[in-house]
Amino acid sequence: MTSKGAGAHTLRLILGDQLNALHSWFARTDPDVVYVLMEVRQETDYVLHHAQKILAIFAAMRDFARHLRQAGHRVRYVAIDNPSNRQDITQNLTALMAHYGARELGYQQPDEWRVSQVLGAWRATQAFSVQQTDSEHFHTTRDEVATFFGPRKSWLMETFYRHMRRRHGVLMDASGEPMGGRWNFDHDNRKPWPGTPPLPPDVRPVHDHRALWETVQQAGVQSFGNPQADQFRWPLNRAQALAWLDHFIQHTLPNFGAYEDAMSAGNPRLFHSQLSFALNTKMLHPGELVRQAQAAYETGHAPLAAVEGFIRQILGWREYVRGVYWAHMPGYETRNALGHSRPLPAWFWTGQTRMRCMSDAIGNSLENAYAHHIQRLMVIGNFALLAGLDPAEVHRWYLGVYIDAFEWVELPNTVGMSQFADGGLLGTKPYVSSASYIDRMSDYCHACPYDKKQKTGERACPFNALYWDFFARHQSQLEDNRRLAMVYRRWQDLPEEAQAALREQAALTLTRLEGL
Ligand code: FAD
Ligand code: DLZ
Ligand code: SF4
Repeated sequence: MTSKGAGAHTLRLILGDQLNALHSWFARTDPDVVYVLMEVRQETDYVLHHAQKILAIFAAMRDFARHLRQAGHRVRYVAIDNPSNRQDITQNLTALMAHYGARELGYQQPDEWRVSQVLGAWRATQAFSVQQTDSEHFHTTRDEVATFFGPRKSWLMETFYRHMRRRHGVLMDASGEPMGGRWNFDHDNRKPWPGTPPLPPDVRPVHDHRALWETVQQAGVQSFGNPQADQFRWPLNRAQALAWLDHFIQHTLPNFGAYEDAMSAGNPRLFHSQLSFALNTKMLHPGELVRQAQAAYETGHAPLAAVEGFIRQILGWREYVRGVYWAHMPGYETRNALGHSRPLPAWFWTGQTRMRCMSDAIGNSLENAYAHHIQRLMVIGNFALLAGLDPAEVHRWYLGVYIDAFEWVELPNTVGMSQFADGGLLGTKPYVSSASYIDRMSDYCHACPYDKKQKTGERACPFNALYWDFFARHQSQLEDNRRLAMVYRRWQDLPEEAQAALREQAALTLTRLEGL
């Protein structure tokens, strides 16, 4: 293949979540290949995004383009304020194919159904050759989870996870048994955090992205949340991501398991890795995290419960939810098995509610584009489900707010795991609780204006009555679920007046959602 001056035989598209320096595309340079990255309104505007998410994607894409150029590759970077930017992926591609006189277009399999459809439809109308290649990131193919479960009604993550452990030889002993004799060490985990051990320092470098933020704003991109443009800390390239991974393995992983489900006001990170942005943009390969975590156990640096708990998230949950997504798209985004339709209260966009757990978890999300798993599931998601908020609106909020939110991972977690809107495909029972769980796992309740113990009255914690009302409201759909037998027994054991008082309190709470 010969070079034709400014022309090129092949263009290769790199999407904003495909910043994978290890991809085989980049193994050699070719003057006839131009790599194309584009900042487009089509991708900034499909949902209202947190400012940090837009900044992080753009800054990381720009860094990746620099890295490719330094390695000798030809790169065409279409910035958001470029006058010839058509703000649309396929329109830009069509124009660039003509500009370079290119005869072949390559793209990596997109992770999002929407983008996959757009590129697939465009591909079918083009005269030149269009090649889709693997993104070389995941341990499984798109349809592997569906093939694994086949016609089974229940898709238990645990079954899939064990299969993955065996298949990849992760934490398995020489006789083919799980190390430590158990697959799951959750009983050793799930402790509240009493303030010790001390939290690891945040050593991520601070970036100043005021100029880029100015450009984004001038281009008219709408957003919400704190941009933190002058003290931005998300890893923006592979070197920074590797350094942060190393810091996590050294200083944080040993305590990851024990405090995995803990919550503490004003401490958004606790012992979580904050590696999801680097992973989901493919700066890191999940296998690197799994290998380093296993090595930390084998060298005696971290206990098995912590390492197994961490690996379960990566090799288990992350691959599993992706498979659920591809098995059920399109249509999964509109699932609403419980018929919930209330709009999100306005304080989802400000954090200004008196409920301390909610204001801390939503406040973190708006401030840092991050909240850890239990805040997402057992505080914000728990409240949304109890209050009967519209799952499609909840989904759009989660997709917009989190730095790591890409639909293939966000949607099954939100619509399935958190809102039970898929009717129980992903979760075997709804993840809901009253104040007692939140109080056990956090330091929120003692300083909350609401009383965690009261179920009715002005100061009663809203979670308490809403919890019982949720089960009463959905009794016909949920009472046959064996995992809920105890809940329904407790509900039926309550005197009629107590049931009526709880339902009345819940009804009042639901009329006052905005003022909670
Ligand atoms: P850690 O707690 O350190 O976990 C390590 C890694 O495990 C994470 O980086 C992530 O890659 C993986 N992981 C952990 N839990 C899950 C899970 N349930 N599904 C998939 N991967 C998991 N994760 C996203 O990456 N993007 C999302 O948009 C997203 N939306 C969520 C929405 C809801 C309602 C819920 C309940 C969970 C969601 N999660 C999502 C899963 C999880 O909360 C985040 O992966 C995690 O909080 C990211 O922070 P971390 O890197 O510090 O994770
Ligand atoms: C999230 C995001 C944003 C905000 N902007 C862009 C962009 O301008 N250009 C781009 O290529 N990708 C962006 N992304 C990430 C995409 O939404 C992501 O690549 C697709 O959803 C495919 O998973
Ligand atoms: Fe949240 Fe209720 Fe506890 Fe207040 S009392 S922090 S609202 S669970």
